[in-house]
Amino acid sequence: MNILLLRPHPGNEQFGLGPFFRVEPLGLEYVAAALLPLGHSVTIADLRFRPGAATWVRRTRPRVVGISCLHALEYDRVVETAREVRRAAPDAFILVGGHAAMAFNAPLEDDSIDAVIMDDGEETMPALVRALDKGVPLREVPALRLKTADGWVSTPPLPARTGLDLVPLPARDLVSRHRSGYHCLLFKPVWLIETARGCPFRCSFCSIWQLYDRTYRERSIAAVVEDFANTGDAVFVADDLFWNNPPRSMELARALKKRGVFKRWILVQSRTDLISRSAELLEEWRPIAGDFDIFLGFEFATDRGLSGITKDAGVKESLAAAEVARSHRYGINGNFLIDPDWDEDDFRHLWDFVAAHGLQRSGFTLLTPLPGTDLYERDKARLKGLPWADFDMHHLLWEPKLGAERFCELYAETWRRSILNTSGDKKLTDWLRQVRLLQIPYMIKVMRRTQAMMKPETYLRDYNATRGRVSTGGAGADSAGCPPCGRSA
Ligand code: B12
Ligand code: SF4
Repeated sequence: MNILLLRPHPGNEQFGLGPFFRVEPLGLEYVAAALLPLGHSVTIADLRFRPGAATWVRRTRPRVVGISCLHALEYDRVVETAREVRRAAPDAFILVGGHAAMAFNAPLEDDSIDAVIMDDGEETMPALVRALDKGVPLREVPALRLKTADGWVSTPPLPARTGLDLVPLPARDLVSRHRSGYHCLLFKPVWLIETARGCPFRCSFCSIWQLYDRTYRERSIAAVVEDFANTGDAVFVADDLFWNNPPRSMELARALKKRGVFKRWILVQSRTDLISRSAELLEEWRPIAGDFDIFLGFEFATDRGLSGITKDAGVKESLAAAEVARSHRYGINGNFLIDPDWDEDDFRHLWDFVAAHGLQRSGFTLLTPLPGTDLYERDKARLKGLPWADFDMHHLLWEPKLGAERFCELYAETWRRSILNTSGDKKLTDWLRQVRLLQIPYMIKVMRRTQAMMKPETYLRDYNATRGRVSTGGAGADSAGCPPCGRSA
């Protein structure tokens, strides 16, 4: 069977890492790796490089088209893509999968879509394709949200969590034509590797633990070593919680060294409390890459703030983590959350904390109720009618306590105090001195774009525009209300 897998453009890459981090569609590569041994002909098209879903449909004549939906901000663009596919291939079976689709499927219940996959694609997608092939009723396929003559229905869940070694390696060769375009800032090309999936913690702004019921699954050491050995020089590890299982992480580091794996750059994501007590582990991992960066959620600069989001770690752990990471020469890219309910003093406390502990490399995102999280359940009534594209953790979604104007001034000022402000301590010329001649035009583009985050009007303009559209009934996501369905209900 011809199967086409599409990674749409997210639609909104105005802020944050989106435009500067473009990584391979790893989820689709694992789905493809599960389908190829069954004899199917699978194409992955990354529409972020070459738009035109219809062109890919005409070229590959698929019986099944799968579309990935990673972030909530992509819902509207995914539906548009499905409609384009439907027009080009009226008889194709169109389904959507991916993190945001599973975490909250309501916005995808559109006439152009036949099913949403509600669990890992490695197991559910082959089962669905087999059923289509053999004419088995789709209600018998597990873990689907399915469009039927009686409306959208849920099929039974998978009997157990899929083991990650069911599909040990992704089908990376299916995206080789895009490889030179995958990059994280100046690291290019970049490879995305998954060593484990899920998280046992319970932060209220996060949808990962909810989706996987606080489970944490690991790939076998052999499969991970193989993946590292066969990928390039710059690696972004997709795991939400790297180093979570210290004995296994230690074993993995030793196995990678034994295999002679050495990378130019590795980026991992982890937790402060874990890092604060894992000095030995960090020491073992450090020689595996020339540059080694950690994305670290500092979230708040007070214990009260951290307990308010059930982080289950305190400021003490944040500081200890920074200390341990620095002492082993890791780069720390922290992230802090800014709460729309903040007073002026909360901003000042954060600025002082960042300055006192040298955390100016951090990013600052708005505490946002993303669908599939506890926060969303708390706030969903006031989110009605907002466009999904605004759920990027940089758009104000409602009037903040300080009023939009003052809040945006303080939010922009927070960014101005970061290392990214080229009118601050580190000038544009200092940034340019760090890169090679050929990289200068790209670096100028990145820094220019970043400066917009330091201007209050950037945020205010979008906030006012959305409010205008919502009040006249023009904006999108009514389904943010209360969908009568599935996991997201
Ligand atoms: C890589 C990544 C990114 C990359 C995006 C990639 C790019 N631009 O090229 C970067 C770093 C840029 C990024 C940015 C952001 N991200 Co992001 N990102 C991830 C991350 C770490 C890995 C995704 C991944 O590849 N996982 C590994 C693969 C194997 O898993 P998977 O994609 O889920 O695929 C499986 C299934 O979902 C399914 N599947 C997937 N696609 C399909 C398709 C079909 C047809 C089928 C059948 C099945 C299927 O099968 C696969 C195998 O089981 C996830 C966390 C995570 N662990 O998933 C967060 C995550 C998706 N991101 C998140 C967030 C919040 C963001 C940001 C908003 C953060 C910010 N502060 O700015 C921005 C938004 C950027 C933008 N404007 O687009 C949240 C999403 C929350 C939500 N509900 O929206 C996540 C879940 C992280 C978290 N812990 O909360 N992100
Ligand atoms: S934010 Fe990180 S630590 Fe918290 S639940 Fe999500 S993945 Fe786990």
